[in-house]
Amino acid sequence: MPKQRSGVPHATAALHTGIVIASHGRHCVVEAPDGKHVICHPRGKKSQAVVGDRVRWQASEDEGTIEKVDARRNLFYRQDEIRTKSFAANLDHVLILVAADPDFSEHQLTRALIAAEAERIAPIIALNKSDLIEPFERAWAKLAPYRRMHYGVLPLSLTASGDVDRVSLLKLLSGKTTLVLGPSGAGKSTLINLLVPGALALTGEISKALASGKHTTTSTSWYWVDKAEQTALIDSPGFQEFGLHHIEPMQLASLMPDIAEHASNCKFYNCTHLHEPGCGVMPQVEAGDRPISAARYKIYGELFAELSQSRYS
Ligand SMILES: Nc1nc2c(ncn2[C@@H]2O[C@H](COP(=O)(O)OP(=O)(O)OP(=O)(O)O)[C@@H](O)[C@H]2O)c(=O)[nH]1
Ligand SMILES: [Mg+2]
Ligand SMILES: [Zn+2]
Repeated sequence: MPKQRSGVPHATAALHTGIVIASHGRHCVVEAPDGKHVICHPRGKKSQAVVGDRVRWQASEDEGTIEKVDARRNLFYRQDEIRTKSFAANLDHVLILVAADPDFSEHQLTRALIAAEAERIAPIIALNKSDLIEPFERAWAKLAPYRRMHYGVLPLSLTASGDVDRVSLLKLLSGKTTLVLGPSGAGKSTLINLLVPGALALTGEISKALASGKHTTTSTSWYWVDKAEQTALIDSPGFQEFGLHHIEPMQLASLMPDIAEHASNCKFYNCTHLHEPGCGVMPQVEAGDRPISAARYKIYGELFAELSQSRYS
């Protein structure tokens, strides 16, 4: 009989695999390959898992302990001065959903796009509630700079023309794992319910699993769209503030495609695009055939100042 190599603990053999499908505070719900849902607790700080994580866990009575989090492809998170807030891991897309009503902050939209670019996760922008004609026209115009960028903007009316939207969204998201992100009231959960058969039932199930004397509200949850479990959507709570303290100010321009496109024409390699002579970016603000919108350039300047301050003060 082959001898067990030293350093490999016996317990490894008993570990189960699974995907984290919901997380709340320190505990989370893991879906095992047989579809069973188990509440799991982390072992120490190292095994802190987020939705989308592939984990190894050990059963203990009817709950479990996460022993190991597999290496992540990416991690979508925001970071303010004190706290890191992880949304989800191992994503193909971040679908940023805004709506004609309530009005959205372009600043927060830009921040979410930058965070996605920094992790090399492809962002998709969608504008919901096209049935609200006047506010939709205003919002569509506000999104002109984003429609010009390679992102494009997908118009939606999730409650009024659900069938049309379902077909176009499925085409876009099929076979992928997508985090649905956006301000409160944009329609994220409406979108999930439209695309996921029985999504409400699953929500109930997860709440029940977490109700064992602990928290009942789940912050972020995973849904399989198809029976074959190839397409997944992740619902997330609406966000208001999106901290980018993990981004270097000098990195910003490269994460904003409309600015990055002109930055290679700057005279100085370390140009901040704020005051330097020979800058390739500044003359393109509201000018030329690939213009940078004044609003985006202003956001760039504000973010640059904010991130420089947090770093060097
Ligand atoms: N008029 C209109 N209303 C919509 C549309 N899509 C969603 N809504 C409504 O917008 C409201 C908010 O939708 P939710 O799906 O709960 O929004 P959410 O983004 O999940 O919000 P949070 O969970 O708070 O972050 C609901 O009353 C929906 O019925 C739409 O296309 N048109
Ligand atoms: Mg919601
Ligand atoms: Zn420059």
